[in-house]
This record gives sequence, structure tokens and C-alpha cells, in this order.
Amino acid sequence: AGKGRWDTIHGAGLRDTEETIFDKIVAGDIPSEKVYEDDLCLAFKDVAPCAPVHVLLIPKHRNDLSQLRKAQPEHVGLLGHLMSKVGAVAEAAGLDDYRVVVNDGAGAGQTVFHLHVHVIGGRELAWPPG
Ligand code: D5M
Repeated sequence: AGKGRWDTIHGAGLRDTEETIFDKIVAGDIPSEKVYEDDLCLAFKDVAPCAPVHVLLIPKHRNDLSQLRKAQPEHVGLLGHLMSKVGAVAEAAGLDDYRVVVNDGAGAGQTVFHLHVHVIGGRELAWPPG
């Protein structure tokens, strides 16, 4: 069952039982170029890079975090873990300076409703972003 257009537009995300492509990547059913991995998170190269280096860092288990706005007190540990590993991910990807982005909602560019942190670099990054 696909995600309805209404959900996509309004950022309602998926029902919590519904898988995304990132579950298949974690399971190894879809190949990915791994950059970093530990018990809780996985980082892999974005298939449609917007810069010379573009890595996605995700929790291995979505834990109801289809998007950042769903964060609850029980997610604090997992979110802290993800943030604390961004530096290791960037280093593993060969980055010096980089940008960290979370798109929250379709209107902000979110297309996969499994929380993910973009780590982007390898070129000059303009500010403000588009
Ligand atoms: O970011 C979702 C990102 O996920 C987007 O930049 C493309 C990327 N993507 C989609 N499918 C794959 C696979 N199979 N491998 C690697 N990267 C993928 P968002 O913030 O939701 O727009």
C-alpha cells in the first residue's frame, strides 16, 4: 500500500507499521554504499547526491520517528546518538566542513518518512539554503 497524496502533501507521514525504502536498506534487501554503522544507526550515500559528498544518517529502527516533529521524550536518547555520530560519519566520508539537514515535511522536501539526517559537503555551500 502506497502513501496517499494527501499524506504526502500534508506531511502526515506513514502509519507506523508501514515500511519505507530505508527499512529495506537496513535489512540489506536494497543495496547501499555504507559509510558508517553501529547498533543504532546506519549512514549510506544518497542515491541522488546534491553535492560531491551526500550521506544519509538514519536510525536503524524508525521507532515512530517518521519525521522530526514526531519526536517524543522517549526519542531523546536516539536523537542524541544520531547527532553525536554526525562527526564520525562526516570523517568517514572524508568531509572537513559540511552541512547537516533534516527536511521535516513534504513542503520542506521530505520524501522518505523515516527520520534521516543529510550530511552534505565537498563543495562551497551557500547560505541561506534554497
Ligand atoms: O531525503 C530522502 C533522500 O533519500 C533523497 O535525497 C534521496 C534518497 N534516497 C532515496 N532512495 C534511496 C536509496 N535507495 N539509496 C540511497 N538514497 C536514497 P528527503 O529529505 O526525504 O528528501
